Amino acid sequence: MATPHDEVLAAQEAHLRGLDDADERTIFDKIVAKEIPATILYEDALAMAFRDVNPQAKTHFLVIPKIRAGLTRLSKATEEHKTLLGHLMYTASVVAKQENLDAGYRCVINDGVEGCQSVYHLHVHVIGGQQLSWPPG
Ligand code: TR5
Repeated sequence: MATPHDEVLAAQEAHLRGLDDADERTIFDKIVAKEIPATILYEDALAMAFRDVNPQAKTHFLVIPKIRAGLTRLSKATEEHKTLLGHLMYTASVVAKQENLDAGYRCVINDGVEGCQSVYHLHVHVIGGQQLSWPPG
């Protein structure tokens, strides 16, 4: 399991490599194209959910738009993304039910280097399956 320190380093490295403003394909585009394997939990025309490779809790999955459509990060959202953003949140709730997270869970979107984002393809983290604490660091 990656430590919080590893996650900060990954975010800082992505920032130093200029990925936060880049338009290149990400690892998540390759998962959507099935070029790289992932444990896919849900898929429809707009969204995909798959297990995080470095889970931060008993259950940890990501919900992404299948087509990034300019949404490298939440702060790039425009009016035209409103429906897609709603769909991602709804999908998070559908998959959380499917994963039996009835006692609760947390949805997180990391934005930019200070938000600890390392993959610049918008994604909602859904974590649960155990008692979580607050606040995050
Ligand atoms: O730090 P942010 O918010 O950008 O989150 C990126 C997340 O992507 C992290 O929680 C990583 O563990 C996760 N990640 C990274 C890779 C990956 C993945 N989840 C599933 N499958 C993955 N593959 C195949 N490759 C990765 N590099």
